[in-house]
Amino acid sequence: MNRRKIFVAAGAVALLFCTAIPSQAALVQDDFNDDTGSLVGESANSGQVWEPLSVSWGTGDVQTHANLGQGGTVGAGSDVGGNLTAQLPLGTTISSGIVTLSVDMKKNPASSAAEPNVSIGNGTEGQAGEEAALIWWNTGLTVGGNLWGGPDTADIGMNSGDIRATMTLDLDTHNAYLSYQDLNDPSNSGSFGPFLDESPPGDGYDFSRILTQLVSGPSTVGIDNLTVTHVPEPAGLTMVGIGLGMLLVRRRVRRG
Ligand SMILES: [Ca+2]
Ligand SMILES: [Ca+2]
Ligand SMILES: [Ca+2]
Repeated sequence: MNRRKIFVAAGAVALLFCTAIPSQAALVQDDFNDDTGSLVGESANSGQVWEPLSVSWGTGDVQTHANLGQGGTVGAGSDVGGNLTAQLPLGTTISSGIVTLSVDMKKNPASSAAEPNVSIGNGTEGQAGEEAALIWWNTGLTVGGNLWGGPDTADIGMNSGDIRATMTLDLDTHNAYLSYQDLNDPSNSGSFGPFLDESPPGDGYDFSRILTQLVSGPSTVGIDNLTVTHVPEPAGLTMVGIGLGMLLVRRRVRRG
């Protein structure tokens, strides 16, 4: 094997290693700690700016203050009643790979009229089922479906308190998973799924924004420490294909 072949082979091996472990890009991160008053106009730690909801179901903007967060820090939510909303552009569009949305949720006291709701969608939420909603309603955590409550619900046995809730969506296999951790009881956690990521089964997702809807009723409802990550699996596989293709081209050039 001459030096050029060794170089090409080493490059291909390096490319395979690079692409075998997909990079996990944090698209959204927000601890709300530097926010005051309305969430609209505030920046996430990841840079995007919260906007008013582009459709008109809400009764006002999501608010920010320390009663709504975790560990005495500022969070976003509502403790004034009503149906408060805000949206955050992702800055990109996601239609494949694995998306994970995690958020701390607070609900106190228990109420069937109170729900923290964080959705990932594309601007047609509530209309075309093009969103995946992570909702804590009564004792259930709900994923998929639409903003008003998907059919896939895991009973976590808690209707109040503080949890970290996570939904993971595999947009290629259409599987969705839920998990929770009770933030006040390390021994209380659970994982559920797979569920269908979109129900009724649709034409797949094009995620471009986060939407929060905090329905507080008589309770305090809040979110904190919001993160969204994306592992673009098919892009990784494409890069492996490109790497192998380049190797074959180089070999043909040498033989030709
Ligand atoms: Ca916070
Ligand atoms: Ca503000
Ligand atoms: Ca901020």
